[in-house]
Amino acid sequence: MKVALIRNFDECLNSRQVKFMQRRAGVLPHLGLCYIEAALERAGHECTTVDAQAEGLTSEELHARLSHLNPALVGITTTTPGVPGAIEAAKIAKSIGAKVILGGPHTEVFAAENLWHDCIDYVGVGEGVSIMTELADALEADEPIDQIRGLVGRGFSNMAAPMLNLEAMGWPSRKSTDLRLFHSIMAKSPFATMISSRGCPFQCSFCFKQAVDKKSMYRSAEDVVGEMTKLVQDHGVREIMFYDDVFTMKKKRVYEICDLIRKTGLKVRWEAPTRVDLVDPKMLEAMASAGCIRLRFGVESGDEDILRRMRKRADLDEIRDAIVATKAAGIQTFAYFIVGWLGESEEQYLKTLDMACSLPIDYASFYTATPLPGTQLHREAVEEGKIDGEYWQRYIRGEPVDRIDPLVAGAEARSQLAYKKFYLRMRKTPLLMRHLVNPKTFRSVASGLAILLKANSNFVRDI
Ligand code: B12
Repeated sequence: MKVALIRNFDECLNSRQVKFMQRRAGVLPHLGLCYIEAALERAGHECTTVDAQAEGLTSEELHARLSHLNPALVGITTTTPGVPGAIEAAKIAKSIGAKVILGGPHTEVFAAENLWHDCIDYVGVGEGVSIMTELADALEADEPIDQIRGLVGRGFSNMAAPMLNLEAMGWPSRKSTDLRLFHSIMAKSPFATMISSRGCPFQCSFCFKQAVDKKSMYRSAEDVVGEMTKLVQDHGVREIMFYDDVFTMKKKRVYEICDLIRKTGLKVRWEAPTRVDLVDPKMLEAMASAGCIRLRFGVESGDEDILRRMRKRADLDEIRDAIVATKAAGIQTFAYFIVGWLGESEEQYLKTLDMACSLPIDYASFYTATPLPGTQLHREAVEEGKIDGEYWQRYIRGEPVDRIDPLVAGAEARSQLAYKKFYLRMRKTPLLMRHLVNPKTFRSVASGLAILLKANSNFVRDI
């Protein structure tokens, strides 16, 4: 069967990233669709992924592309904030006569709500690799589909499709989307993303856990380094970004991966996400000697009380020690921060800003606290009357709703000012110059700087 997979472009009305940073931060491959494409091809179906976001396709161009491909089945991926763009893509797919299924991290919370839209035939909850291969097989053989695990349709609804063994899933397909289409403010192109594990045992209040991520699962060092080697040899990749939830959950596995990289002589820069309480100087040294050039830490806040209310289970000393030890090992540091948390005072915000600017942090992002459905933060925000309990249902149904109100007045301004204070500093000049002299990033960084220069601090005294 001819299948098309789509990640559509989206204005992301409710992005937790301030507008001027949304596309500047980068556009990364959609690994989920890459895994599904590989599985459909192994099952004998003809599959093409159309990454409208990476290609910057207009609706007309997406329509032309789909008319040309003429798929019988179209799978569309989305996060909850990205639903409007996904519905737009579904209307286009429906207009060319395809069966349409919506899937991705979004579908678990409000599966049936998505069927509000006539252009959506089915909703897939959980493991897309099994849902899409079973659905394509059944539709092609004209067999019943209402028993497929994870499939929700009009008149039937099945439990989420459980997570498949990552190693058994095989490696993601890289055939449909040219890696040069992707860009990141940090990574050397061409780069690729990978996941070496799934799941995270921690319960941070802002984090939404998909059905597929409720249990942790790890790939072996052989499987991980094998895929890294293929990306370098077959795709000329110069950098690999891991998008596990926590790369260093199992320290023994990290050492095994680093040992194997050294033993095979694989030469590639790589980076990964982790937690401040899951690194130590010895492991950092092993990672640096195996090509790890950057670690991304979920630091979130510089205030103990906010960290406690985020259920981050990490303290200021752990944050400082991890960042300093990482730098000491010669590894760059990236820190995720969240500003505008429920009840965040100016003092607490200033502590976060001070931490970001005083610790040896190379890159930072300052998201605004966004109460995504199915998160503890959402439950608390509804309880505190900060967001209407029906907001996301109305948003998904496509009713005209405004952007979510910030949980703290001026949250966006706090984020924008934090980017200004963090990046417009002497010690950041070499980084900014590197991007300014690079023809690929010059325009994006120059216009970004212009916006930052306008960011002002009149809402906060003596910054
Ligand atoms: C990598 C990543 C990113 C990357 C790349 C995005 C991408 N995937 O396209 C970047 C940094 C760009 C990103 C951005 C954002 N992200 Co993000 N991201 C992730 C992360 C860390 C890993 C996702 C991943 O690669 N998983 C591994 C692959 C193999 O699986 P998968 O993509 O989840 O897909 C599987 C299933 O979802 C399903 N599936 C997926 N698509 C489809 C389609 C069909 C038809 C079917 C049937 C099934 C299906 O099957 C797939 C295979 O198993 C997750 C955290 C997590 N643990 O999931 C957050 C996560 C998905 N992101 C999230 C969010 C909110 C965002 C942003 C909206 C944040 C913002 N700015 O406000 C933006 C949106 C950007 C955009 N415009 O699309 C939330 C989504 C929550 C929700 N309710 O939707 C998550 C879960 C983080 C969290 N814990 O809260 N993200």
